[in-house]
Amino acid sequence: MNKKKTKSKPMWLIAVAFMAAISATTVIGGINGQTLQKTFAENYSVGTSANLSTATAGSASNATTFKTVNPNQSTNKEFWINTVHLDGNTNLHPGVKCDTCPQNTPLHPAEQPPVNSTLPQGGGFRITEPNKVGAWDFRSFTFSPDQIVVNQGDKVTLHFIGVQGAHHVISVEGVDTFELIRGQVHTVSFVANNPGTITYICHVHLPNMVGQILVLPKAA
Ligand SMILES: [Cu+2]
Repeated sequence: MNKKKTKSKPMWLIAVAFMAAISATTVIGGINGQTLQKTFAENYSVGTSANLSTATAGSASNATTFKTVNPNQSTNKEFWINTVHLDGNTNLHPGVKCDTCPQNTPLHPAEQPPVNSTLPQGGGFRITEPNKVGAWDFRSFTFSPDQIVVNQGDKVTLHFIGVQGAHHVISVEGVDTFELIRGQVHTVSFVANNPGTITYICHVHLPNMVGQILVLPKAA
């Protein structure tokens, strides 16, 4: 409500306007809710208790297929975690336009390596000096994903996939330590008995190649 507009009007009029505004809001809210529910139902097959349900994609004719998620109910959770490095490839010389190249050559400004850049110890960051054509690179190692949420009591399965980086030594706190090379998959499973956090780290690429599993507590 805009108070300025109603300031000079008598009290009864303000009251009527106020009530009308509340009714209008309720109606609009109801319409929006219905529209949303309808759109959702058209796209997914859902039950009526849409609050805590995950829907299975499908046509409206499969309307009975849905799964209710109860945070207090332990389930199996499975994740695929890739080893990743992000590379900032650049060059001392500006990129040049190339009309005859089979692929477009990306344009970029001339870029010098940072002066006196202090990188944390541990192998997780790497800066390569410019090569003979002026190309240089800044690399940062990480896990993808590096944040996972489960519920207390869940059976958690993590598949670590060696995608980028030749060699890693990975620990899942309190569970396992193992080597992982490119092209391998190593699987660990455990039950998340206690609420809190469980970290997973790569000893070769600290401090940034780390991840965290947040274990949500069961409701009292
Ligand atoms: Cu690593």
